[in-house]
Amino acid sequence: RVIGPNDKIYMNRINAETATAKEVEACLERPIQKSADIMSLVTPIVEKVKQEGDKALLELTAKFDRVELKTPILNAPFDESMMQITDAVKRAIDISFENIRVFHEAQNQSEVMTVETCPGVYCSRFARPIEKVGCYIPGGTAVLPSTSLMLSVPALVAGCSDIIFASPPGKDGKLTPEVVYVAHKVGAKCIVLAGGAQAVAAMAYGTESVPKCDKIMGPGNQFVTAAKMLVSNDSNALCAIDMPAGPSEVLVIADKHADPDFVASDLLSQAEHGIDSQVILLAVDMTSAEVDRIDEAVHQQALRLPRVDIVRKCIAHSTTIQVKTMAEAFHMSNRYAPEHLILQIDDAESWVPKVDNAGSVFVGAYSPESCGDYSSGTNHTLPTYGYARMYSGVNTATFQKFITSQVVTKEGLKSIGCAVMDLAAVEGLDGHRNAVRVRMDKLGLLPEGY
Ligand code: HSO
Ligand code: ZN
Repeated sequence: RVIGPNDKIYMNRINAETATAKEVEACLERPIQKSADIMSLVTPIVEKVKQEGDKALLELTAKFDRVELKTPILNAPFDESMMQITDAVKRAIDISFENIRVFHEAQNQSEVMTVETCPGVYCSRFARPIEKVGCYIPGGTAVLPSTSLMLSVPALVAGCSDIIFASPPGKDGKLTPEVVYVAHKVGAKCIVLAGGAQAVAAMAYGTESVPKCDKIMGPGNQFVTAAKMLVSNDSNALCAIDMPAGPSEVLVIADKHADPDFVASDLLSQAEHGIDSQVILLAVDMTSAEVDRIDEAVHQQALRLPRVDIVRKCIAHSTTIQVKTMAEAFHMSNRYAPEHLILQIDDAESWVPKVDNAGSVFVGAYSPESCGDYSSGTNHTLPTYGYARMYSGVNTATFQKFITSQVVTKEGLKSIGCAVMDLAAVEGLDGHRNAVRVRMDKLGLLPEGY
């Protein structure tokens, strides 16, 4: 469907009671991504950066970002002149920074956890930061300094020693000053002046000027995602990634008491991200006239948005599904596993326990997604494309690994020694069995028959 410049900007609509299961299913399907095509474009780019380092990076930035740079890196300390921002924006970043810091600090399981599993057997787990982390901040149709906060503040909280930014420069060769200000605040080591697959490759393999990273985080277009997949599969890169990423999405569950203006504003804030954004409204027990009111609010608000052309294309493939009950809505939402789930329903908080799959939940009329996108403290780098079924959004643990350790005392060996020897015998691994046997023997603890 195409929405022309004079058409109403209305969502598609389907009633789950009268439609077939297949039709409803089709509304909840993600568009298939042509990963093979993208891979064949990205592989030579990654390879080139791997082989030729800075030279390739500069060439590719000239080609794709249309800017000739002398160096692909900006090292700390960053010059004041590069972070000229208004007091209001500075305050906004400072407030958001602090909320994100506090929420991610609360997630920090930096204390050693120890459990005595059996008498004399002590098992522990402790966190250690990942040393060098790469934070990818996309350019594209909108530069997102908020993403630099969402990636680098948890890295700071986790204690990562080298925080590396990458972001494509503008045509003037300059970086977004807000991004440089955030880099300065978190103590980033450097900013790679590049985007796309080439930036990912530079951080994964390292170049003459770009430090090699242990893990790369952050959203991006299909090229960035493909490059992240590629390097994380290359054991020579020895580089991890946060999660697979697809286009951004929102699913709103609204009931008849929801304010149509609020619902419309949430649908549109997602739609303006890009033409491939997914926007779904589950209208619970609403009459057609009630859904009409939301449609009309979408149209009216959309016309006032500077990015109305993007919105028009996105809304053209977005759907309102009318469902009868709240149980049905949550069943559908859990199957879809949205990146963002917004609950504009009576007593919204009491429904949160029904959420099984979602990246982040926005509860009640006054919790728009925008708050989580910027300032509430939760992270906005979230699993898309249904990956919320098994992935978490970026969090403090994304920047850490957990190490386990154990102390087995003489008493402990008495507790578990025979179990170890019996299992080792089952596996036919006599060396394993013997490592316990020699010890128990010297301690005079070896029972009859071992
Ligand atoms: N909603 C986006 C994040 C974002 N929104 C950045 C505004 N700026 C994906 O979660
Ligand atoms: Zn957003």
